Amino acid sequence: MAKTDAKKSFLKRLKASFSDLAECEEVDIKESYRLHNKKIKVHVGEYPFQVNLYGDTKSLHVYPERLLNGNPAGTPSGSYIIFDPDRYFSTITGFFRLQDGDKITLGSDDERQRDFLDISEHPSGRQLSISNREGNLVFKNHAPKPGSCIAPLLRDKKVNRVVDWRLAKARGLRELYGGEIKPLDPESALTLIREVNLILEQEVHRPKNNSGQPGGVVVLPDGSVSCIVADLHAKTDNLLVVLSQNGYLEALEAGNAYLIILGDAVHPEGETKLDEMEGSMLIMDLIFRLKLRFPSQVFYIRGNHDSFSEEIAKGGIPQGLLWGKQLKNARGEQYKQEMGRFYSLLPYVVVAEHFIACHAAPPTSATPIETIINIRDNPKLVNQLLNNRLQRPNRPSGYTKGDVKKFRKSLQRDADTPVIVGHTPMSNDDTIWENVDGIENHHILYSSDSEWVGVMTQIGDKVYPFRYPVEPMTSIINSLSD
Ligand SMILES: [Mn+2]
Repeated sequence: MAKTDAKKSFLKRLKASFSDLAECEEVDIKESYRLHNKKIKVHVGEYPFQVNLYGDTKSLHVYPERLLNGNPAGTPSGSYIIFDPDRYFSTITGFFRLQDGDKITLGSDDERQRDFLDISEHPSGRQLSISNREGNLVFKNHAPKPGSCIAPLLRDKKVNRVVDWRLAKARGLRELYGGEIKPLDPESALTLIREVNLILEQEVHRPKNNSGQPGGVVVLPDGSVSCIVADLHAKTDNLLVVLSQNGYLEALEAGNAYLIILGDAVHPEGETKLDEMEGSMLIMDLIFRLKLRFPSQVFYIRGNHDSFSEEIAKGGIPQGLLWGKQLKNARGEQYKQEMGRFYSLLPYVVVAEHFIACHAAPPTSATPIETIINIRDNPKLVNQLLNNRLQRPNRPSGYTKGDVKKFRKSLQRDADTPVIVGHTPMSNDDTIWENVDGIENHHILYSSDSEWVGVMTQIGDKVYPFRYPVEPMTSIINSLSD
């Protein structure tokens, strides 16, 4: 169908959905539709909308969520994302996703909405509800006259804006990686990891230990904004999805943000072949390129899988040993040794103004920051931070709510500072678990799910969770031309 025909039929359906209403006034829907106090159901999934709130002084955009290949993302009936167009394309910001059955009531009383949509200056009270019912949007105005207003965004540029914006980032990633995404040849790989280890020997934002080397803690400057991912487990596409979403890549390039990777980027999980180590090599190449490009902004925090230890095993597969063998076979003994050195140079904890994070768990006793900075002399502490899990009847040595509290106190953070860990997914169908075990502001992040990749990002003074659909980014980037 030609574009103009598609647009005509869309308008026809849109008009039909409005004229179903008995008392509906005659409106020119090409312009806009003023919502009075009745529900409007819109049977369309292919065009975005603008909604005007607060007497047309604030505009938000509602887009059908699309993957980079143009297909609908998420549930079979389609999902929508709602955002502030003045921020969404230019900075790290939040958005709301409406999946089938979801409803949002827009208004400045909600803290998340104030942080994501820039509406804190607007009067309190509900403005507009939007629900997704089997892919149809239902609008209900709550604002006083003149009421909220919706208008389809029909111009092609607007229709494809989100996908085009993300494709431009995919191109940026191709440029950053110098062309196709594929494992490096042994010589370039050795050069790269040596450069990275040189950076780590002098890594910034790491208070020095008693031997004068960068210590076990990354302390980010106040006012910094971070994007946090955890446990990628060789899911290269998940890392690339994150870098193609939100304003992360732009903010890294502008020097305004940090990317924190909470360990365990290697060794496949789940249904994938547990002994396949190619993906692990590739993802470390990509992380090393990022570190080289943004040496003072990208931080890799050590996980238990960042090791050649024979104790690292999954489903009877000795992944630590296999990883060492693979590196030696594919890239030589020197490369393997450099990877070991990379592991020994890594930090274990990151502390920022608005969050604390590490791979697995807080220590199970009050531990001053100096002790964590000098963690290399403390295998017991290493073991706790990398391997421990929440206390359970069959795991009495696990950590508790009290340990999370003590961790904040030792690191001199407020009592409500989020403590973020990876390592322990609470089910196999999600990527973020908030307030785990009823512990306020303690979150588990696991970024290697095959459908969604979870990220925690600071917006304003808070750290919020976001989920992005996983897409085959490697092949998408490799199919782009230079
Ligand atoms: Mn782990």
